Amino acid sequence: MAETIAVKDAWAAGASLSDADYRAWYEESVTDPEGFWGRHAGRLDWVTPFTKVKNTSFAPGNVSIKWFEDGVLNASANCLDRHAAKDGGRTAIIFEGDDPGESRRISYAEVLEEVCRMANVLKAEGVRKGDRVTIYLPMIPEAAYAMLACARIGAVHSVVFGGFSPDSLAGRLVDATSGFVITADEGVRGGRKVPLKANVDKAIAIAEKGGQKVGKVLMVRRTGGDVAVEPGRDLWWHERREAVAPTCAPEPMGAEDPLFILYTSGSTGKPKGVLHTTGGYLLYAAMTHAHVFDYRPGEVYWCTADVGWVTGHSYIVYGPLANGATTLMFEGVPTYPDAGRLWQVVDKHQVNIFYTAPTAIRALMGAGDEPVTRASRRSLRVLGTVGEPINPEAWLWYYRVVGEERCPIVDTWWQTETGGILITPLPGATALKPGSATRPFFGVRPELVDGEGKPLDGAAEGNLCIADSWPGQMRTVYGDHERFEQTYFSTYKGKYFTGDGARRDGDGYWWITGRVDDVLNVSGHRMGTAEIESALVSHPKVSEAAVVGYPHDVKGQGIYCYVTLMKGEEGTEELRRELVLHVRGEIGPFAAPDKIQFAPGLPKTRSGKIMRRILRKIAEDEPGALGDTSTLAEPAVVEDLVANRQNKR
Ligand code: 6R9
Repeated sequence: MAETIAVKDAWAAGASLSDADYRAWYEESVTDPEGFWGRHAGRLDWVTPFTKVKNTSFAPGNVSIKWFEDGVLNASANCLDRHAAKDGGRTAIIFEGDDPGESRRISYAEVLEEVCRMANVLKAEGVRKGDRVTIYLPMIPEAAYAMLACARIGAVHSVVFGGFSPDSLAGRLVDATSGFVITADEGVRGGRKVPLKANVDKAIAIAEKGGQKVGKVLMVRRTGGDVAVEPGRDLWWHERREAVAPTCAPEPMGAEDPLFILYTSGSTGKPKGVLHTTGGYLLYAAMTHAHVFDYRPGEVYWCTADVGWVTGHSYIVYGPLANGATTLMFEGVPTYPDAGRLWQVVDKHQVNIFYTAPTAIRALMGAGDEPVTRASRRSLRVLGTVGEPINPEAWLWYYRVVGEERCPIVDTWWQTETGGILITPLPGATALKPGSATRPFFGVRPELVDGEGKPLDGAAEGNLCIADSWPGQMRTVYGDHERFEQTYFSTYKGKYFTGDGARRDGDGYWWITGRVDDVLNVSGHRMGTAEIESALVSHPKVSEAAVVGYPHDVKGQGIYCYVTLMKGEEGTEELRRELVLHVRGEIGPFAAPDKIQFAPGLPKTRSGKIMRRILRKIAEDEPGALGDTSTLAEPAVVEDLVANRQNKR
């Protein structure tokens, strides 16, 4: 049994909720969701109040999710105008550049003006309510301005992480039928430049072949590097912003009008456009941000994610700004110029709440304690993690060395699809167990089911489902509602299936064990094995590929590829390097394979299905645990794979 760390008096002092509050609120939230969420929706400003709170169904063939459906509001007005009106000089965004010498504080009044100007530029260039605008920017304040400018005029943003390749960007432009891109000349990370505009140019050419024309590109000047400018199509933000008015009335939006699309990987096919709407999403992001981090007015909050992922959407931009918080945006990486950077930034900006990924913690743990202890870190009060399971060893290092046992750790489990945090401790209210995401947030009803869908009670391990809707839930897969139902509601009828496995212990605490489908989580980046496989087979020398994950000390999971070559091709070291580069080019650098094993054949059943279970065991260096191989079409294939495995200890 893992040790339990009781709530300390110092954590409970001043915390917004106690353990008894948590229990009472949770009880109300699941017995009377209408009353609970109807009341808490008062934390947002509504143009027209809603009369209906919840109208949701997980019924097979009829999945429909609506919250506050007749309410009217605007997300950017909730994030900016109301705070600017009360206290316009308060810092909304602290920008910390890649270069440690560069930082800037931007007030609520200033952010509001920039957002209004960008909204006016979008309008002047023909963007209308409902249009999809693709954002491909580095971690600079303009990324937040762009998202909020879209929200202001009712355009739907689709942020694409700056690490994605032109091909991946093109696929997202086509799927979202998006004809407007906001980008930068170049990004800078860890001292290295990223050619964003050049990638956009390539992506536009590819998208055009796919039938999607991009009419306008708004470019932010970040580095001043040389870029090709196509007259009539490409516009500079710094020029256009001068030519428009500094105010822009927020568009009244229905609570169920789309706010954004964010692409995420599943176990099959191309990435799905996860669609979030306005009212429920914003309320859920704000409410979780306030309670999970116990945010107190005046505090500095820092989430190290990139706005290209959902964590950046909900916990750098929408949640913190809806709460009037000061949110730090960091352009760089944890190890540049050295492994002490994060803690140096904590001291520099007196950060109170810090939220990062287990992979960063493990990487920094490897660099030793000195880069941490060299900084004071006295300002820190709450520490959080997200993105993948955290091993107890990394949890304890974070707790003891970074937080000096002064700061509770909130291990927050959630997904792009869930919009906000679903399972998490609350600081000052929840006793902690290293490695456990602990208890459900308000309104969240997790359930465990076995392979047949039978509910499991008490202490048990199984597949993690959610029994009823919560306001932050995705509403559909953009343009494909059937895929939405099929992916999330057909495996276990009447329940939302997360794709994760989990264990519930005797205290009712939840332990997420990782994906149970063919989705990898590499350094917190989520990707489907199918995407990497199709990138590999698009190489002319590859005839077939199968990709599995294996445990990796820093990345959580590593990418292990089995590759069968075309007849006559030879599996050389050079080809290995070429294939790694090829996958980086097709998807993005974060998808680079860690291991490539050339395989004369793949283990298949007689019906031709690849037996991934076997491939996983070989990649994990457990050839003795292959299990039942009697259904293999050609047993000899496995002997070769075992003999040539790349992870032999
Ligand atoms: C927010 C985010 C979602 C997947 C999810 C799960 C894994 C996220 C976790 C965690 C264990 C945690 N995951 N948080 N696993 N403990 N605290 O990461 O969204 O990129 O969609 O990934 O990440 O496997 O299903 P997304």
